[in-house]
Amino acid sequence: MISRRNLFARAAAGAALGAAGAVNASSVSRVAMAALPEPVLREGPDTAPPLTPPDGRPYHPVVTLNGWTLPWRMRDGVKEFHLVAEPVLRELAPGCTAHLWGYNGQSPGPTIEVVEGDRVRIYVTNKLPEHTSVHWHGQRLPNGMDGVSGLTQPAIKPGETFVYEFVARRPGTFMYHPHADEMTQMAMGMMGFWVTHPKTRHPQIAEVQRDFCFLLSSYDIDPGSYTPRTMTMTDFNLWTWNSRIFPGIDTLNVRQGDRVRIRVGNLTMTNHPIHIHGHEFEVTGTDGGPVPKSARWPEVTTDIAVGQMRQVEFIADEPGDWAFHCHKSHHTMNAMGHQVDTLIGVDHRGLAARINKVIPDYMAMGERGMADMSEMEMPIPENTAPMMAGQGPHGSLEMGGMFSVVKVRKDQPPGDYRDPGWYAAPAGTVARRVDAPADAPRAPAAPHAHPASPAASAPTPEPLRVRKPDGHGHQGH
Ligand SMILES: [Cu+2]
Repeated sequence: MISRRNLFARAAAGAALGAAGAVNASSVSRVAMAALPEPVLREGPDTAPPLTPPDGRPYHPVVTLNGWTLPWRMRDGVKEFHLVAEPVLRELAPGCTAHLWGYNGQSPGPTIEVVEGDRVRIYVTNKLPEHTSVHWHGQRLPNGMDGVSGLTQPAIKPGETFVYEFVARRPGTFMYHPHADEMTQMAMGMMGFWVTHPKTRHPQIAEVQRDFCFLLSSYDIDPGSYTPRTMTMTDFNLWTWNSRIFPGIDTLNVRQGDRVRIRVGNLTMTNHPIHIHGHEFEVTGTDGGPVPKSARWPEVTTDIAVGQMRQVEFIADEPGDWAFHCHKSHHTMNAMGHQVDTLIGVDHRGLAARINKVIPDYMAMGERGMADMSEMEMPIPENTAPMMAGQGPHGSLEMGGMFSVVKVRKDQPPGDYRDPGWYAAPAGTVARRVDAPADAPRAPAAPHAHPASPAASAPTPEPLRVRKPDGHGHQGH
């Protein structure tokens, strides 16, 4: 008997051997006669190799960061997929696992890859404890296939299977997520990526050598616990790419000179300015389709608002290990409290010794900044990740959350997505310490400029005075 896990193992073996890429479910005799394609499950958070299409129109597949692509069954010219909405265990990083909801064994769910013009049939089985639906974000489709429970369809009750069917009418970068009890279900990790490849050369869609995708999601999971607090609105403590936190996020490994595309969708409750080092990218597409070439400009950070998707592209022509991260500094940290006073400049000497008499493990921190946190070997609760961690070739990276590295290598073989290890910088090209006295005399202050502008003769403003309430409930004026 072929278990679901064995079926996927065979699919993975096919991909690893470079054979058909994936076992087409219709080739499995036990399910060949079944009305529904057998759902394929996946365990483990590693980045799966790209799924080379075994049939249908050819395309250059994407790589889902710490994720995978869902195999399909071709039946009467229709691509059939089977999603199972269900509770899952997701490792966010080594040592930190969450109880989430997702699809087919993982959160996020598997990426669905199709080609412009494909007729697609997606079975959705609900194994959650409550009803759900699936909205196909960004698609042009018949209204009744849009997946808004109550509006375009009845909700899918626990135990039921619904079928969606439409033609993938336009190429682009899309996603899927529930449109039923959205607040809970997205806070629990229900989402997945969708890529529709162009069927022929498209004037606004370049051919790329590397194509990555991931979704932004956030969770509020107290250290030591496993289930997200779904009522949290803004103060999340885990900022993830595909439900992974650095150092659990795989690196993006490319060959020098490759044209690289990275597709990102945001299903958190805030915006994320995604930033690359050492290169400039252009936004070449959104969930509304390709951006006309005349409307693109170079930049190194693009803000991705809630519910938006962006695909960026660049030529990876600078060898090295280039940081790639959200530019909100609190989003490159792992679980932390925010109700902590700033202690920079506060002299703790003597205090820790006195507190240690009562609390032996107490450590004073913060008077020199927070970098000590990444070095100190402080016991942390079970099932959490250090606030800022990740070891690089030169020490701690002091990063967590939404952070990874684009590794550009001259000798990375074409199509090889494996991690090449750390960059070996040529001698003399790394910032280094020089001998200099710490108390070197400073240059004399430069004389003040006296611009003869109108602003210079403007009247000096009155000093600001703050009036407090008079103590009788009346506001001062
Ligand atoms: Cu962010």
